[in-house]
Amino acid sequence: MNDPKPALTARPVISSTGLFTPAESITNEELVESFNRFVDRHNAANAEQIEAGKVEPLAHSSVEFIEKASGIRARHVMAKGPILDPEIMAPRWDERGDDELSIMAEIGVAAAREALERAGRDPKDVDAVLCAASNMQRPYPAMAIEIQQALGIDGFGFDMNVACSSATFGIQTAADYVRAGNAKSVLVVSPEITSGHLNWRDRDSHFIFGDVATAVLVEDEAIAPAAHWDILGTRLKTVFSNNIRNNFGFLNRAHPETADTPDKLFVQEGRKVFKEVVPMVAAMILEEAERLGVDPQALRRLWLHQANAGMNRLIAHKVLGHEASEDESPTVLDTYGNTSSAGSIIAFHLHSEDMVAGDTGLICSFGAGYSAGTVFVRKAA
Ligand code: CO8
Repeated sequence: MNDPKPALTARPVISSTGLFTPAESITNEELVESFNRFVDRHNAANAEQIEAGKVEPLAHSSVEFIEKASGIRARHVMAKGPILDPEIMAPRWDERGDDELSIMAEIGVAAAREALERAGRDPKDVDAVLCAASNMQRPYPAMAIEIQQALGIDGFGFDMNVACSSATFGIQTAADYVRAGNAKSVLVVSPEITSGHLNWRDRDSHFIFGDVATAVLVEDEAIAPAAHWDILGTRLKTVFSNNIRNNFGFLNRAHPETADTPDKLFVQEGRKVFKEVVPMVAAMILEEAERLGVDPQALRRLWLHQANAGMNRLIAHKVLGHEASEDESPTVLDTYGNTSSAGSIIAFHLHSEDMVAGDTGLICSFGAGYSAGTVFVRKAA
């Protein structure tokens, strides 16, 4: 028989976070130079068909457009060379044996180790690992279980995918485990190798994403370090939309890199996403702030999902009631690009050290699904 569960009195908090940043980075200039070489080659190879009106010529990308439309200046990646090679335009690395740590687990473990160190937590005292990310590198065994084993954690783990909202959904799941007495210490790990599911040959989206891994340690306040973050409340929302979609899967036999199957990689209607998601997320934040009795205009900082600088400006304005400063709504998008579920966690990790006891802030994600998640937090000490 299982141990009887304690009463639902445990209070979940965020004890610490961790970040793994790939060493290599691609600037917009490097990206556009490579993309335009691909376009020139494609148009030269198809010159006759284009001349005959049978094939549409491809258009050049532009550094100015990318920066103005998105706010992105560079992105970190796990394999720069092959991505910039116009013959390949996809990440490549040597396939690893089943007895070696998977690449996705490797970067997840690196982020998790930092979170554990910052909390002074021994892995043997962690109960669960959630691997929460936009795409897993295989269906099973779960990436979370491999990360669990590599860290030496005795407990359980599983994978979850809610695209860009995976980390906030993971935080709420972890918090619920703590509240229910099913765990006292849960690692939410988000290894995002987005370069593998981005279509680097698509002018509309080739600039958007970058690779990274983050980790969040959610724990019972009773065992957490003094300098933790109280979780005031979490809220999740999903509304079905085809405006961000990826049809890749084991029921689809076509090879994802063939030019005639771009739907097996990331595709989106970027304008529609922008227009539909901004009001949905702003309303959700304001409703949740009211429910929690938090004055949104008094929020010390917003760590928003990092997809587009314009989206964040609009959402922050609606929440704070004025144009947000970089201090109030920090950006990591410029150097990391959109890192899917990891974006708001990177912003929190890099821009929270200066906050003092009593400061209240908001971690917020939004993306494919549509999916959105809010985590209101208050610095404890
Ligand atoms: N260079 C030059 N010009 C370009 C380029 C380019 N690279 N791309 C487009 N243009 C041109 C277009 O042709 C168009 O020209 P015209 O006006 O003559 O037709 C013009 O620029 C404007 O194009 P758009 O309307 O497409 O441009 P926008 O101003 O809307 O900006 C954005 C495009 C940046 C994509 C913007 O719409 C945006 O950021 N939208 C929100 C996107 C978003 O938040 N998406 C969330 C996705 S993330 C997520 O949920 C995770 C999914 C899982 C992870 C996947 C990992 C790969």
